[in-house]
Amino acid sequence: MTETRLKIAIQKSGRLADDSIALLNKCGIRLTKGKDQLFCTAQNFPLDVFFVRDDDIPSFVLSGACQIGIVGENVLSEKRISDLDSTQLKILMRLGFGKCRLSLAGPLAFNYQTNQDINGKTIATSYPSVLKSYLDQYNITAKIVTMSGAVEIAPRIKMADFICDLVSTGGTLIANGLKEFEPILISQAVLIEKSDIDQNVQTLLDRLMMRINGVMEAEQRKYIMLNAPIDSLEKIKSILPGSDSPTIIPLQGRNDMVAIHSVCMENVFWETMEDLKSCGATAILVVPIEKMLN
Ligand code: PRT
Ligand code: ZN
Repeated sequence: MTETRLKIAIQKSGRLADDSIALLNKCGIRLTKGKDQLFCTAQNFPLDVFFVRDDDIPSFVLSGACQIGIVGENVLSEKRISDLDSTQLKILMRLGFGKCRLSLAGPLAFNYQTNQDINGKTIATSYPSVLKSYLDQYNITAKIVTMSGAVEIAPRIKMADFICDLVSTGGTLIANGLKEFEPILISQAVLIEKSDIDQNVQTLLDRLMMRINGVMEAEQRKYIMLNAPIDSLEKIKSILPGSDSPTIIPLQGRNDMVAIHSVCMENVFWETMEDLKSCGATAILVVPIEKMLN
């Protein structure tokens, strides 16, 4: 009998590639990937990884070549709107990397007030279906020019009045004399599946997702250790971010101080550490958590 294996499509090279591999590595999955390799078998988990262009990932999952994939929500939305079959694709989880927004943008000098200001204009984009559905939603009539890249040069060469493109830091817009009007889609990398997964594969997927959840939960949390005066214990406990029941440990030779150890559900900022210090806490350590299983 052939072994059941989970197949995942991830981006071969580009903005999501390294983070996708890093996520699998953090889940304890070892991959040996050569530079030009298109396929790789994990050594210690029944997982096969296909390295493809991000635009092809929804089709890989839809066709059943892979059962799951990691892709930007922007690519998924474009595919879902333009191809009715793709509504079978489901987002299993948002992965917290590849964050960006698909935004309307245009020349610095244009006095943009509301989205009705784009009525009658020409907009260049690589996401014509997402843009069309946005325009329809707001009853805006505008001409869409589809470009596969370098969208930000369209206003300068008079191909379009405005653009609708991905933005993360905003640096590319500024470099091209453009400003962001408003986002029409907020995006990040997502894990997707087609709705009809076989039960044996589902068991593997559940295992992988439990590990991904563990990695993501751990990344959002911190382990904090500090010494605290017993008198200020309640005050200090109330300052610890998202910590219900910290461990209190006696300190040898000290009747007035205890050690507090706790998992904090949120990041611990310098301000919080300063507040803890002003309550008498000393030796405050904040350390990352690598894995977590509840
Ligand atoms: O070769 P392949 O087709 O696989 O890759 P690609 O060139 O189509 O995509 P790639 O690698 O550029 O991006 C993959 C995914 O990363 C996108 O689909 C998004 O989900 C996500 N992502 C996150 C981004 C950005 N941030 C981003 N800033 N994708 C593109 N950009 C581009 C944007 O198009 C613009 O040109 O970066 C520029 C703007 O960046 P800032 O920081 O100057 O605002
Ligand atoms: Zn692409």
